[in-house]
Amino acid sequence: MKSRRLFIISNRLPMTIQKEGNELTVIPSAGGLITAINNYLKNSKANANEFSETFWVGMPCCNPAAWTEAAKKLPRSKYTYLPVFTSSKTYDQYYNGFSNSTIWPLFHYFPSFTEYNTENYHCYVQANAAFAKALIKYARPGDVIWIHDYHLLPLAQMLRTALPELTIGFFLHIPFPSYEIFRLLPRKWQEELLYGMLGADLVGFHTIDYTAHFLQCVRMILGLEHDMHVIEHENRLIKVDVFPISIDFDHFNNGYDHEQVVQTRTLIQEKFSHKKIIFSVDRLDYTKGVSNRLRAYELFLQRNPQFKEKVVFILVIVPSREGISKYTERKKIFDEMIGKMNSTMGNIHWQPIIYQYNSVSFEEMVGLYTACDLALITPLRDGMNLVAKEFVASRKDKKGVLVLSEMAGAARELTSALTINPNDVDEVADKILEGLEMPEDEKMQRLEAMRNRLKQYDVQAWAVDFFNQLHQIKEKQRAFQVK
Ligand code: GDG
Repeated sequence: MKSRRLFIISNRLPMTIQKEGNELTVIPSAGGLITAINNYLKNSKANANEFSETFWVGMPCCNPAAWTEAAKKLPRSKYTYLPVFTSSKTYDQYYNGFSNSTIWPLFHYFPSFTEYNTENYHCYVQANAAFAKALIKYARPGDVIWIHDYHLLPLAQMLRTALPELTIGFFLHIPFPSYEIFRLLPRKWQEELLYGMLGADLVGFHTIDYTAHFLQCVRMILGLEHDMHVIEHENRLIKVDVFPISIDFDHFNNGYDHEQVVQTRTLIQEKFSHKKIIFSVDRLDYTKGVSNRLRAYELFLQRNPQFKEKVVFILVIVPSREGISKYTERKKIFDEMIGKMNSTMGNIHWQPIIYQYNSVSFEEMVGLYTACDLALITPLRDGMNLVAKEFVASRKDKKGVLVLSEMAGAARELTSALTINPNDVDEVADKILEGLEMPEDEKMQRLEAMRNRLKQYDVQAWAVDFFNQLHQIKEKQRAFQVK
């Protein structure tokens, strides 16, 4: 057992490398995935013994020379980092091109935003081949590989072909769309992407719907049936199942009492005393439903003039994918909408929207989660949506209301939220009012139910669940192959 190694594979290595003048700095990332893996390795005794070494494979987003320099400055870590390099042209067509202008819009049900560009597809396959090459150099039979997300759909099959004995898990962080949407891709791509994913032993999704869509695509396109979510293919058994990603509940719950969080909360509540506070934070993305959210807020104010000067909407938008025009266009649209609303509805004493186009620190974010009266989360589509879960976990005081889009994977679990259809701005406006007027005991009851769910199934449980199922299917597969 001790000689098995774990390889985590994601598009990016979990760090940012910055160059200022001649100085390079390496800032470790604190995203959901690294938290999950760190916790898994740290907390579970059985698992801590399981892997003799852990590798992280991904793109450093700098050139090989800069990486060699940056690698000297890496803080001590439990991971051995394996960088993957491609030319900047290939990277652009793989990342901005096929990953984010084909798969991302299509899988989020934006077919009219989807580009079908053969050269981008080739670069996507080429970039995946670069990942495979980097990994094959190090991996050996028996190692465990966990591949993450839509950037790397073909990778499992590439690895399987080179090293059939690997244990491979694949997890998709975004929705898997229905057959009718998926089949808009050219037939060759449909087949290659599905076969790519089936190179894994375990394929995981956030929700039962995404799982069902994938199984239907595999049946309709590849003609492969499943028996209780297990597909037999090329003398292997492949399990397909649901693993709703979660968050580090304790980190957010304990964050409530963190000194800087208390400071931020107090500051915000003092600044907006006698006003209700609505809050949202998202990466800038057309999937997150910000325009609809703004329209609904406008409607809410028009219909409920008693809230004039009695409410503020703190809207944080974090820059994202700035190399893609669909994203820069969004920024312009938001700026215009917010400018118009503030200038026409506000006055010299009151601005209905406080808008920040920049990220906030963890402490500021939890300060905002816990200072607000209502979190307004309205994606048009979202694989899961961790912000909803983080808001709930942060509310140790059991105050505050979650308004959540039913198009987010999180709505499947957070059933005590006020759910809305993000396309129905009337409904969103009504729920804002309902949320702001909700009695305290109802808020408490709703939050308690959601917090219990998140306490039980936190990010650690998510990772344990995935690894357990991966090992189980591998065992089953061995018995099946012996027969
Ligand atoms: C993809 C899927 C799925 C955001 N702004 C700041 C900040 N964040 C952190 C949040 C949260 C994360 O970023 C965003 O996660 P989401 O789940 O909301 O959205 P995506 O980035 O689109 O993630 C999504 C997820 O993968 C996981 O599988 O849920 O559906 O699209 O953790 O806290 N953190 C800080 N400052 C910010 O300004 N500190």
